[in-house]
Amino acid sequence: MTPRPLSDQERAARAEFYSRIGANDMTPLWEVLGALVPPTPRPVAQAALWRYQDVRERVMEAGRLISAEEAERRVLILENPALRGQSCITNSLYAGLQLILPGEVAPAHRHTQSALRLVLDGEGAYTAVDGERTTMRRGDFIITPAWTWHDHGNLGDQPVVWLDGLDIPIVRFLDAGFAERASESSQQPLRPEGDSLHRYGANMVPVDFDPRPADPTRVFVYPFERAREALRGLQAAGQPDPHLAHKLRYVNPATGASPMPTIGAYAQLLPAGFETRGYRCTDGTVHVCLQGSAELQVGERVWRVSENDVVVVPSWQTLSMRADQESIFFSFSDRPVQKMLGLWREERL
Ligand code: GTQ
Repeated sequence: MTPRPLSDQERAARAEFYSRIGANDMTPLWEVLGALVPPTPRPVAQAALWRYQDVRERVMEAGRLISAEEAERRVLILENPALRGQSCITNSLYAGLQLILPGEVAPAHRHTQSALRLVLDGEGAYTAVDGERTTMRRGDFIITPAWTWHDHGNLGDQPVVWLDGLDIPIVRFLDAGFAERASESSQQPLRPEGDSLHRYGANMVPVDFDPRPADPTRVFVYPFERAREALRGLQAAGQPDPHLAHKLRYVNPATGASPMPTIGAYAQLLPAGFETRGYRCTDGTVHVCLQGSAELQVGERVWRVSENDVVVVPSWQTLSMRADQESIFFSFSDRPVQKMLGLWREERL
């Protein structure tokens, strides 16, 4: 409905009323209803691209300014250009590039925020989660569920960089954040490397293991090698989806739910030359190119992306992807939250 034109007198009477009720900490709904209850999502966040080639050197510079120990976590936050100062890449998600240099330790702590890592660059680092270490290899997807102890270290001779994804904005929104530092900076290994994959990640679980539906997964590393092999198998079988090509969702193997309750993660393969049709969904999504190169169109913007580039696509913006070569993308979003709340929608164009 188009608003009826107001006389100067009516306008003045309303303005005077609004200012008077302002003193009672009240404001009229009818001035903001359209923005509060929009017909379709109106994200403030913008689509944005961080080219690894452009930001890698900035991350290395941070390594000369501050140690991992002093920083606790030496991370450059990827801030959505429309949300500067808020430490977030979408309304609900945080992302950052973390650097750990040879010999360094990022000390053990735990927090109610859930975190994922996607290893991008360098070899020789590990992440320890509740007493088990995992060697970080490029493309590996590693999680630290809420309130698990975690520390990172670099036993190799190269700088190692990974992308962090956390639900920091969700936990902040809910004012439910707790954190604590461990007394020792590195956790003592309690189990051998690979233990959680053996117990929970081989299509079996310990015979008396009985997780609740919302429990995070005990498998905390999803090796890239396995994801790539699965995707290549799908490609060999043919019939890519017109909107998604070959796209898989990472799961908690014991429940089929997302690895962590607040963040969903996905791996996608686009065959060489394949172009997806336009697709949009309500979960603002962070995409990372792990292999190959592609052109991504988000709304009116077109970007050519290659390995380790990060692209954020806000809610309800149309994405299409065209691969120059066989390409693999990792992505993460708040989709499990939206699904649990009955809010999630998608549209295939
Ligand atoms: O590695 O524990 O990017 O606690 C932000 C907060 C990483 C981490 C971040 C964190 C971490």
